[in-house]
Amino acid sequence: MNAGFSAKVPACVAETCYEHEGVIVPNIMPLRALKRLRNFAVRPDDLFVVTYPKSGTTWAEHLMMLIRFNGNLNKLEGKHVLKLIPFLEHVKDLANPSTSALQIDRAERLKSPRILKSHCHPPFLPLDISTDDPKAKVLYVARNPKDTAVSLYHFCHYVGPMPSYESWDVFFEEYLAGRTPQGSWFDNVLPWWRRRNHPNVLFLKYEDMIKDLPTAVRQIAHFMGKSLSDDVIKRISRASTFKAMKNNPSSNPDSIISPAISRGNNQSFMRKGIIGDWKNYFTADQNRKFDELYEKKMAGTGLVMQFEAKAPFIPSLY
Ligand code: PPS
Repeated sequence: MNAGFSAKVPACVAETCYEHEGVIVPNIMPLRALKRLRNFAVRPDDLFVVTYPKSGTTWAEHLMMLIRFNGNLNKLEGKHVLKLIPFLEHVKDLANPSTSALQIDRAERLKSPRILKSHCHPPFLPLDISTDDPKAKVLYVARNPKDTAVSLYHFCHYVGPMPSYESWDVFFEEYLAGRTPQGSWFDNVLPWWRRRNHPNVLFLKYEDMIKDLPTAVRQIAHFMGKSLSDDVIKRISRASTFKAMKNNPSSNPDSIISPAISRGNNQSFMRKGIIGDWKNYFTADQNRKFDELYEKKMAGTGLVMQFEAKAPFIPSLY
């Protein structure tokens, strides 16, 4: 067993992560940040985006920022959306996590109304939003756990501070056990699904955003208390397709992931952005194992995730 871990983990995990209350956490999200996060002073007009990693967080952040700017794309020029929204549990300097300042410092200094991001499970989130009666607004985005796994696997290979698993098979077993960075998908998603009808919660699915982005933009705008014209909604949607974001240095995270952090190899944060890529990775046996777990965990929740694209995505519709 690796020191500090309650079960055996691959060497790459022991080198880059630690375990806190049963959850594997990357060192770039140090315990000193998690402690600050738990006691973070929430303001009633805060807007949080909370997700399990690789679920469309950056996409949601881009939409929230453009909605805040009333669709004025020029306001993002020269800035990066990820620099505008503090990632609460993250260090500032990914290359030096043990000595780096924390992004939560900046969050505390930001003027209201703030937009703030976290990937944490409810037991790690600020006390005021981690209960069934959150005291500020939370946009939660969920993506089907199979595509999420594939995206996370690639992300782990893309950025140096994440564990670089020796193979998909090794990663898969860890993911199945809820022992990849940030823990179990189910522990992250299900509490927010349960709260989905709370007025301070908007629960969206990545797959629905792919199918009908303008509707998602309208829902987020309404949640943010913004009334936008159809033209503005179209403009925001067009600027927020996978292709548009990949081509925009203000929204593609590649433009702020420094060579010191990226493992390169022609990889990109904006990888595929599709539904169903998991089929290229899950073996039949892995799929059976995952489905067994999925059925057990989802039983009685009423949450249905979409694992296959049912219709071709036609961005020209808007
Ligand atoms: S992170 O690092 O946890 O914040 O990653 P996150 O932003 O949550 O998720 C990254 C995945 O989201 C895809 N993405 C998009 N898909 C469709 N449309 C748009 N506009 C979009 N923007 C980001 C991104 O490509 C990652 O998914 P994969 O499957 O790896 O391509």
